[in-house]
Amino acid sequence: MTQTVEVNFDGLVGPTHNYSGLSFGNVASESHGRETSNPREAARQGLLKMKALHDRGFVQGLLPPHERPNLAILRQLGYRGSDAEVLAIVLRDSPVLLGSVCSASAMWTANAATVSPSADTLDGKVHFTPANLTAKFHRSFEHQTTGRLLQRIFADPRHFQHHTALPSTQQFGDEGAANHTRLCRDYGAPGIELFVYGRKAFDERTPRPAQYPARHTLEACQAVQRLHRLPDSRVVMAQQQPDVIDQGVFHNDVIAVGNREMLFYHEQAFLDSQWVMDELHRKLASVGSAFYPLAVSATELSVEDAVQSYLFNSQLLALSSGGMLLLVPSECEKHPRVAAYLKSLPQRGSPIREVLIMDLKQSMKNGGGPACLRLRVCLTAEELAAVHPGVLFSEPLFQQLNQWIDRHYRDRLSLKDLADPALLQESRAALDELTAILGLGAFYSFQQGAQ
Ligand code: SUG
Repeated sequence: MTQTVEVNFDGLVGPTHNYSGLSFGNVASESHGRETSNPREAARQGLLKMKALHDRGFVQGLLPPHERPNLAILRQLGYRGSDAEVLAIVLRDSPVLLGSVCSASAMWTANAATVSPSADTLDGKVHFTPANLTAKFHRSFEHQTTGRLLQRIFADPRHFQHHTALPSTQQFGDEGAANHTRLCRDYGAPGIELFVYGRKAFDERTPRPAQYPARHTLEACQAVQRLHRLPDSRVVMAQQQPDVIDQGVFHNDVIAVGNREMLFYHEQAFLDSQWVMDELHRKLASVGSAFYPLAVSATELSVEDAVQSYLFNSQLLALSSGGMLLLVPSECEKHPRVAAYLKSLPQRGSPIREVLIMDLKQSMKNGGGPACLRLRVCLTAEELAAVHPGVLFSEPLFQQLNQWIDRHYRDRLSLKDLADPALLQESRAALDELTAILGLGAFYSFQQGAQ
């Protein structure tokens, strides 16, 4: 049982990382829209986070970027001409569309898929469902590539079961693991999967936010539960407080994070919070697990504090020496109330023994903190041995990727640059070389030339 590990698959930031203000309801994305980005720094910051965890003995993996600009989508939307002509027309006609097809948003792999470990599923396989991300156009075409990548990396059908994304309609809006937390005694022991949704799609009279979109539906959670063959006894479905979505909590991982027996959350995260905690307590007890909820009250920190600092968008990791490590973004240390809260953690009797602060500013300006950048996959030793080894982090891979970033990434990107045909060529060259480094073969099939 102790051989089962949690592997974090971080998204490697792509060469077109930019700020296009695409995510209404995501405060950071909206407020930084149209700023100049630095893709090279973004990719380096992400790599350094992977390295920090790898150096501490955690098993770390990565998922490569998707092909951007996505010319295929522009052609599907009727644009004609050479690639360079199409990009120039879209820059003139619709900067938002250009930003959308260039977004490096696949880097936030917490939205790549929902994953259920083999200890939870009735058929004893690890199940994957890529998230359809229907709520935002720029994210709605990630799932095809994500699905292919996951099938390539987790290829052995004896261990891994892949599903296609749910129907791409708002009724089945699915944002993946950002709204899914697994609690358990030990990674290899049976767990309880907490699915969180923003609204019920088929019951319009039920609570929902008034201003910002609730991206994820109960109906999507239920479909993933069925696909992953999870019995009711092992699942808790919880609704986000609609009010907090209206304050910028566009995913539950902006206000709660769990690991093993611990759930660290803001007291206003869930509608009917007492019921959610009672259910988690009861169901965890039924699989022989304790439950340590650590709630932060609204008098200690407001929802606004949580959204500004991304305190809860942290990674909670089990230390081999016992206790947990909390990896938080540097915004937490700059926020006086949040910094004071972090200092007080040792007096709160929580299992958190260490706080690690990382600079992820490039991603944070788009509303993506440490937790957004990783997809957690619990794997037994046998399952881990079946994972494509090229995507598992190592010191030599770190060195290679740093040099690769230096060769291919720009250190400034503005909206106008996104239409530069040279950027398209640079991105394709970068991905070509990356597939060789990661041993992924001819994974990308670039659509070249005029049509
Ligand atoms: O979907 N931002 C992403 C951030 C995703 C964060 N993920 C988690 N919370 N797990 C989003 O809103 C902004 C892109 C832009 O504006 O250019 C963006 O897509």
